[in-house]
Amino acid sequence: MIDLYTWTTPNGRKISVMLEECGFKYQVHPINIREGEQFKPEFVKICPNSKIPAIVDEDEKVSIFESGAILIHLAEKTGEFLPARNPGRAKVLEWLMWQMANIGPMLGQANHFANTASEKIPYAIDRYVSESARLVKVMDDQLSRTEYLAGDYSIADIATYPWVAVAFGFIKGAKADVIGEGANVDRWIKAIAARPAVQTGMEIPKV
Ligand SMILES: N[C@@H](CCC(=O)N[C@@H](CS)C(=O)NCC(=O)O)C(=O)O
Repeated sequence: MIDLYTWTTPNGRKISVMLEECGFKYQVHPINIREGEQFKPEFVKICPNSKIPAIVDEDEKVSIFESGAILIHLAEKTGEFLPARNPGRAKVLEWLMWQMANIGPMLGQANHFANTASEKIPYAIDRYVSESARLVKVMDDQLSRTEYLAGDYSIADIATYPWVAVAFGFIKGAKADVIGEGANVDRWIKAIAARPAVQTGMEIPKV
């Protein structure tokens, strides 16, 4: 059994999608980050960084925070979505790290400054929306060469999809020139959105 600590955000949904893809049994523990539950001592014991997602894998007696580390753990446990050998393994880890270091942080900041912040700061909005659009263009170029980010469907796609699916609308609005109609990213979003495990995982947690 796996305990999943999560909330209704892209980083959380990476893990519910992966758990659904793998068919693992898991129990969902919603951590309401808008009400500060991520700072409660019982959660900080599992995630000292006070951010979702985190898991406790009872079978292996291990707790893990950071979505990339959780995805690698689950992929190794199931033997799917991360090739065991190179060059496939290196390519998946390359695009997974690219997501963790770029797509997540930059789209997160773009969403914050464009949509959430009470004060609208044009410099910050432009900086993060432009960088997000540049990153989506990097994806689009890669997806002109490969069906999924690292070849076959993998944890690199599972990590990237929840962010791009959520943020695509406002980046597209701001930077329609770089990811227009018929873009490879559109094709990739539609293919991933059609997967039953993705549809279920994207609705978790139900709050
Ligand atoms: N690099 C971390 C980022 C986790 C993260 O930023 N989680 C957000 C929700 S998407 C959170 O818990 N925010 C609560 C807070 O900042 O207090 C990961 O990928 O797991």
